[in-house]
Amino acid sequence: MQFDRLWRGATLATLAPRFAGVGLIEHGAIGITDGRIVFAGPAAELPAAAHAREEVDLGGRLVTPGLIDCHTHIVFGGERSAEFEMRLAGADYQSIARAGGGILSTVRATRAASEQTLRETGAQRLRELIGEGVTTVEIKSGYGLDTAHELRMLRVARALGSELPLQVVTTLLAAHAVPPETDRIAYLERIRTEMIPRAAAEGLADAVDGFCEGIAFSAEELRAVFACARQHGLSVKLHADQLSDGGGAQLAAEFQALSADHLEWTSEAGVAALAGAGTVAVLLPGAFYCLRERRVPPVAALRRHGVPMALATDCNPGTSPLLSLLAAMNLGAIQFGLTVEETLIGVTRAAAQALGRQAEIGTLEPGKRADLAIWNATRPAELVYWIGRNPLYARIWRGH
Ligand code: DI6
Ligand code: FE
Repeated sequence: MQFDRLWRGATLATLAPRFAGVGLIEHGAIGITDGRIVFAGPAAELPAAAHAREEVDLGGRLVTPGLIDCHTHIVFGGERSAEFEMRLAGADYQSIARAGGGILSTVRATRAASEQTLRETGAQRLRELIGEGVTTVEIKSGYGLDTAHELRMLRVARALGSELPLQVVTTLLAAHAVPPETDRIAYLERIRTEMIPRAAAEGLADAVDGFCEGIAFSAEELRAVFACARQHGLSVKLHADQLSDGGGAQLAAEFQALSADHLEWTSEAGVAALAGAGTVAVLLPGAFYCLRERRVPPVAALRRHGVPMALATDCNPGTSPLLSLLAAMNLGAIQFGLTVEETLIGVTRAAAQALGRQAEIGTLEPGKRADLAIWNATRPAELVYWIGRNPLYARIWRGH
């Protein structure tokens, strides 16, 4: 066996589904060639003729798949610290939104920002995630809310993916809010007749998302949006049951969505529907924390029904100004009662599945992309238990 690079003395968390938990292998080795993993297993099982151009001994350091942040709104203009102060003084998110603040205030700032500014601020934020071993990020639109600005957001996201050393997956979230200048019915029509067809034809979106909530769109309205997305060959994802049970999980399941995200108010029937559809539950503890929510997602039911659980930052200027996936892991463990194994699966294997990329990324297995995070840690729990300590030792993306 011939490797471009071989790491020995590694503690591997392979996350391979054939193992229980995180698939821990002590005294492991991992070898890559041409940007792909060729060997990941016990060093004792390396073929005797194994030869590497570059070989490093990691002294027992932990190696995980590169981390995946599968739900962000990281491209936006402005910031919302004034709204944060209003909430500290007792205002609530939904009344701020109804008064024209919230999402709509970021829409004004995003439309007003130059493409250059959106790129620069987006790149700064992505560098924070890269510094934590993140190798894939999903980025949603949703702060443009007209055809030109939604497509511009997606173009900025795509550009960030080509200028920075990470993979960007894009999602059209035109159905995030109704823009002030258009009425609801006309806006929904515009999403179906202009935004989805153009995003699909121009290759700007990998999926379509919607905000299913009392302050946004109903399941009935989003059903038509999703039907259109499927006609254009795009998969769907959904912001479901975050602040109330609006039947979001069932709607996501009806369209075999890649993921249903948030889920604080999802019922047992909703969880069963997700299980039947093979939809991933994406849990977002940053928004739960910042909004001081009380009702946690139905983790016990998700476990019982075998629904894969992913974890993400939901990085956005309103409900989750969170630029640390490691912090999201800690929040998920503390607030939602996830185990260390579940949090690690949530930012690797399950997150890959939430993006439909499980054949390419998310585990340390031969054939997968050589996206790795190497940590100044020997136990997976060390990635979850610190708050504000970044133990990243090295990050490899596509073999480099
Ligand atoms: N749910 C969220 O948590 C974000 N969007 C959504 O649909 C919030 C976006 C914002 O407040 O700007
Ligand atoms: Fe979100």
